[in-house]
Amino acid sequence: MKEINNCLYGILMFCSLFTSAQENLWTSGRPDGHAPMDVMGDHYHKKGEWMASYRLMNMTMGGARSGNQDMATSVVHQSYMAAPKEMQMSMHMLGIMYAFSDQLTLMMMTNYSVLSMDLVNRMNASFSTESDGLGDLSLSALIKLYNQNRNSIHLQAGFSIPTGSIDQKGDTPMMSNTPLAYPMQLGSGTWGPIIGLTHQGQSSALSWGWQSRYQIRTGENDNGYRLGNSFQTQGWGALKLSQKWSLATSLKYIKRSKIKGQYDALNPIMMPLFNATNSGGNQLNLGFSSNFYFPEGTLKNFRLGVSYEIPLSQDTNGIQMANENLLTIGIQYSFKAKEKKEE
Ligand SMILES: [Cu+2]
Repeated sequence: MKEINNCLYGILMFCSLFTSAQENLWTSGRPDGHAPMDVMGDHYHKKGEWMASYRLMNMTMGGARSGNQDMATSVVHQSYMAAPKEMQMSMHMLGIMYAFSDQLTLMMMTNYSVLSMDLVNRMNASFSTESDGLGDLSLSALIKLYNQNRNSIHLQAGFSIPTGSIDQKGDTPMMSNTPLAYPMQLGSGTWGPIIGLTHQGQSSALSWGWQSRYQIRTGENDNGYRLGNSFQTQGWGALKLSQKWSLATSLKYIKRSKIKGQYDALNPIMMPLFNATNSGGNQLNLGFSSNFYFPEGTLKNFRLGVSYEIPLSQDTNGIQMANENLLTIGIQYSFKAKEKKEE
């Protein structure tokens, strides 16, 4: 532990060489004061500040994949009755943040997802399944650990609450009102801790940051399975072009474990995503993003952000769908209940 502390301190000293001595504190009051819009829990607030946010995350998946290789529909049909062709995930995310003190911000996030999957069976009949509804809720504490020399570090400690449905059903040519595949379910059905660490640094025109986050799943849900744990780490660098506008690029690595157990109502030979062994894997995404911040005027305290990611590599356990892209558009508004606003 001592070595880690020393190492961390060394990195901070190194980063601080690039920052000016006049403005000693890391500040969120600039366009790149928040991370790219796809990063959650990237910042904390000052005592008494509130923030409301809305994000639309749109993910497109197309075709089947096994390991590092794309897989033709005809090959999927050799082992399964139906093959997935395309999937669209639209997630509307709402977030509320409130800072009890300069050290402690509380964050609550909930989402509403609209999912659709197009499939084709062995008889070459196309069909699609759909589901929509509330997802899991998460509650987190964001704890400031360090803010000096224009570097900031904070911890995220929270948990996910299973408010999302795991009983989504739909009609297929084979069966009507039948349970939908694992990725078409809206929640996890289990409680689980979330732990994360974020480090951000800035100079007058540049900023950078990284975040690592671990989502742990515990127990078993009412349908007899548990989603795999997921680990995500990402780094970004941003260029502040003006007081209002910044551009950034990022790399994100995600590793998901396999589903434990299985939902007995899903027949594993019907289609790959009915089979719990076809779950988990890892992925590396390249992202481009832009943030807009309004320090004054009618839009004061509003932020807008857009980020677009494409996978550079993805390695799936068994046969799954291939990710194609992820678009995140978000708006954030911060305010103070009583006194005048800061930043
Ligand atoms: Cu916030």
